[in-house]
Amino acid sequence: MKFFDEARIEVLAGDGGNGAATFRREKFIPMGGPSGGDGGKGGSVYAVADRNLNTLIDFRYTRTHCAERGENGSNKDCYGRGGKDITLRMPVGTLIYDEESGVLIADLNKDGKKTLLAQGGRGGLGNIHFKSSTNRAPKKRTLGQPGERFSLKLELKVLADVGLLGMPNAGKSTFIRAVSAAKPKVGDYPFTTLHPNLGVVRTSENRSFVIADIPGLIEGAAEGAGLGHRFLRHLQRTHVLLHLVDLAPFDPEVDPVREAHAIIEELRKYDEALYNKPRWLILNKLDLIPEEERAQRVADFLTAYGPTNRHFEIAAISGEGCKPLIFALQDFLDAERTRRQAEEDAQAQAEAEAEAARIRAWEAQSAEQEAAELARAAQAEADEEEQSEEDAEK
Ligand SMILES: Nc1nc2c(ncn2[C@@H]2O[C@H](COP(=O)(O)OP(=O)(O)OP(=O)(O)O)[C@@H](O)[C@H]2O)c(=O)[nH]1
Ligand SMILES: [Mg+2]
Repeated sequence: MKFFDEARIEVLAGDGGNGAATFRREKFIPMGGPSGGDGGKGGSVYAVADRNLNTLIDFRYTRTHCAERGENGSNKDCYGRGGKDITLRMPVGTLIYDEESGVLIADLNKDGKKTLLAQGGRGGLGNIHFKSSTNRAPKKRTLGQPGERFSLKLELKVLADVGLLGMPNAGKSTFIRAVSAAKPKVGDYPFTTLHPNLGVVRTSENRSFVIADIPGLIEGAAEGAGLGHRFLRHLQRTHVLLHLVDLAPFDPEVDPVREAHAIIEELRKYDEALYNKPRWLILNKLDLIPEEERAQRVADFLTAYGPTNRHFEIAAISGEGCKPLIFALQDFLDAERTRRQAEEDAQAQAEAEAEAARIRAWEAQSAEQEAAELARAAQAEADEEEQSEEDAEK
């Protein structure tokens, strides 16, 4: 299936049905009153995150999404039926923007998360509502309100904990195959992977994380070389990047250090925040280096590369060295999760405190107003009494 991570759509909620202006015309009731019912509400448009989807392709083919109009009200006090709502299913990780203002409307970052995109119009009122003692035969009724309509931009940024970064052929897909159940294509030619793949890594019964494998990046990606850097957005929501380096390139002319630096430079050009994300260096294809040379090759690479956060040595093809790496990742992510949770808790606590303070201030203010009002009323009563006493005296 083709992969699309961007789409533009129009959503049109249904208009409300019109209210009716009719009168009862029945045998033996010569002057029947108004009987026009209300129009029904227009259908609304919703979006919901669905983990079974992983592309926005459906929205490339169908661009306009309309909900039903509400039915008009009719005779005999009949209310119009409401228009049916529609719900658009989108992959988890879809961001929904208002096309015109660019404002983020929703982030469908959890399976099942639902959001209202366009509200259906209210139904109009029938003439039964306008009967009064002076007008027993009202002709007045109101029209349904129009439904909301918006142009939206959808952008998918897959949700993964770990992102794989590296040149084509570095072994990213081989690695995700080794550590998860995902089975993306592996080939000994560049650009085997053409769209992101996700793999779930289970480290124990109830501990797991998600890795995103994306197409390889090459020098000049910012200028559109190779597949360009358009897939880097899928790494933006990860918590750590694994930079895979082929330590035993087939072509002896290739300098892994220079290539690794070039990739990091592309990352920086694309997005400073992505560049500043925790990043671990993964030296791959160690099986291709004679055992007695490995330590020296790794040391040479690290010296030439410069300071790194953390590094691991693996052979993705056999899974060698992958276990310690995934356990280290799990520990890192767990700690990160705890830290984020604490941050969120602190923020929620601060918000709750601010809200409580606001309520207290509001209560104090209304108590003050009430006291002032009571004082005024007491004063008015006293004045009145004084006045009546004076009148009585006269
Ligand atoms: N010997 C050896 N070969 C490996 C290892 N890891 C990957 N390869 C081979 O390297 C080639 C490229 O591997 P892929 O996993 O497709 O590389 P990729 O980084 O996903 O490449 P793109 O999808 O093109 O970006 C394949 O022929 C793999 O079999 C390894 O640890 N040892
Ligand atoms: Mg690949």
